[in-house]
Formats: sequence, structure tokens, C-alpha cells
Amino acid sequence: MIRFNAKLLASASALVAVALISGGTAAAADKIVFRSADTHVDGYPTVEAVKYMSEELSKASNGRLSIKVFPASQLGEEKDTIEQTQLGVLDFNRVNLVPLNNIIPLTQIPSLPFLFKSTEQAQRVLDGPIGQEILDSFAEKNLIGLAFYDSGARSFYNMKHPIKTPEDMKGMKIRVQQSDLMVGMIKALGANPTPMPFGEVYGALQTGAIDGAENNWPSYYSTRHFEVAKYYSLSQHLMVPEVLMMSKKSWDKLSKDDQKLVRDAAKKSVQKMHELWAAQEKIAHEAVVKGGSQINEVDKQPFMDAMKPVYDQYVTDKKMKDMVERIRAAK
Ligand code: GTR
Repeated sequence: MIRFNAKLLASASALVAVALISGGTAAAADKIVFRSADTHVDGYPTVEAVKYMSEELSKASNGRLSIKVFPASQLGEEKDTIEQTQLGVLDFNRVNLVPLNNIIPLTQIPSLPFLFKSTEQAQRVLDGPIGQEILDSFAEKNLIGLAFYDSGARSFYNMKHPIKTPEDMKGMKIRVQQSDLMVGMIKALGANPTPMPFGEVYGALQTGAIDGAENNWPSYYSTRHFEVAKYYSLSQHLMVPEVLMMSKKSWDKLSKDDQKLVRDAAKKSVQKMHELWAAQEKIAHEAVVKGGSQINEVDKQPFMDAMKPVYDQYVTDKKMKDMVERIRAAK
């Protein structure tokens, strides 16, 4: 958090200028520019959604509160930035739910393979009471869960051959996000899981350290993974959302009124994210096809059948079991 105090301002004319440019309405001494991390490059929907949130927050607070987004893992890979957010070194963070799996048990639920019937159903569930319960559970770990963002569906891609059945994955080295649940998922399919940070995947594909990975269209495209791993097989095994969260330390420093402004601006950015996401999925899909990706349909049933041990191992307590049932029953 960058706080501009009156003393500093008196000696730093540049900062006075900042206060004036932004309309001069907020008392300079109250101005706060929060810092937010994102692993994605500038222009990616998640980055743009948080920038939009910053604009909304700034408007609602007469220029007093805003967020500076640091894209492209400038502040570290997701696992590190999550720790920084817990410690209050970082104010905001936009990550995928999966890297939170080992820290916040309920985040494992929407990260379960083949749990949701469609991305629309996932969105309805996450916008409702179940989603809120999951976000509320962040507080125990010094985080404030603010909103879920779209992430579409993740499918497998690799450099060897199209994946049509789990047998096609036997022995393949597949990169996953850093989560025990994901390691379990790949093992259950008979492949070799390699957990690693997002930023290392391109190099690992190039050197052959891994054979493939899995992600949605926009990430497959923005990372240029499609250039090295051209077989994209529509397994759509995961529909895990992105999440925007705040450090509880930064949150606790805000007044109740400012906390409400933050929540409201986050909510507004969800709508913006829907639009940005729909557009980017289309652009990314078209671009990878044009770039030579070979896309194949997958009969999902054998993949689903292979997931039973994963559910047995990771959906352990009653609360989790109930939540899985509620999601399965949800429209
Ligand atoms: C993307 C997600 C990122 C990151 C990445 C990964 O879909 O938006 O936050 O988690 O996947 O695979 O590491």
C-alpha cells in the first residue's frame, strides 16, 4: 500500500501533482494506491478487469482509493504472491483458485475435475451462496475473498499426439498448477504430474522437460504454448474460476465505508470480466487454429470414470461432501 502522508507531500511536488491530476478532490493525505499482482500479461482479461475495478473505486472515492496492477508475474509467481498477500506485503491479488488449494480447503471444491455441468452452471453456483461460503473461508488464512472471475474450461494440450482416451496420456509428463489435488488428478489418469509455476511452462515444453500441460483458450494463446504444443484435446476437465482477493491486513486498515467501496467496485468488475472473457475466448480460439493447433473432441466419460479416487482422496470431511452434493444438485 502506498500511503501519501502530508509530510511527504510537502516535500515531494511530484506527488502533489498526482493529487491534482486526479481531480484534486481527495485530500492528498488520505490517498491510497493499493498494489495488485497478476501472473498474466498486460491486456489479459483478468488484468484489465482489475484496472477497471480501480477506475470504479477511484470514482466512488473521489480519487482517494485506487489500485495499481503489476502484470506478468512482476511481483512473483502465484504461490509467492499469495504468501505476500497473506503477509500484507501485497494489498490485492488476482490468482486462479487452484494455487490456493493447499492453503484453503474449500477452494478444492470448484477445482474438482468434472464437477460442474457447464461454465454457466459454474457461474451460477459461484455467484450464489456456495460461492460466498468459499470466499468467506479465505478470512481464516488472512485473505479476503472479493469476487470470482471467469476462466472458462481447461483442456489438455501436448506436443506428442491428440489425447482421446486416458490411455493416450500414459507416461506423459503433464505440467499442473501447484496443488496436491492436481497432482492426484494427473496420476489418476496414468500420466506423470509435474507441478510448476506458470512462467516456467513455455521453457519446460521447449526443452522437453514436460510433454504437455492444460489450460483454457486464452492462456494457451497468451503464453504462446500453442506454438510448441500443438495438440489441444477438448477434455474440459476443469472449470476452476479465477479469484480476486485482498490482504486481510490491508482490509483491516480500511474504514467500514471504504471496505464497502472496495466490495462494490470488485462486484462491478465481475460484469466487466464477463464481457472481456467472452471476447478473449473467441479471439484466442481463432488465433490458435490459425496458428496451426490441432484440436480434437474427447469422449469425456472414461476421463470422468477415472476421477473416483481423486474425489475419495480429496473430498474428505462432511462439509466438503455436502458442498459437492449441493453443486451436483444445482441448476
Ligand atoms: C490460468 C490462470 C492463471 C494461472 C495459470 C496456470 O488459466 O488464469 O492465474 O493459474 O492458469 O496454469 O498457472
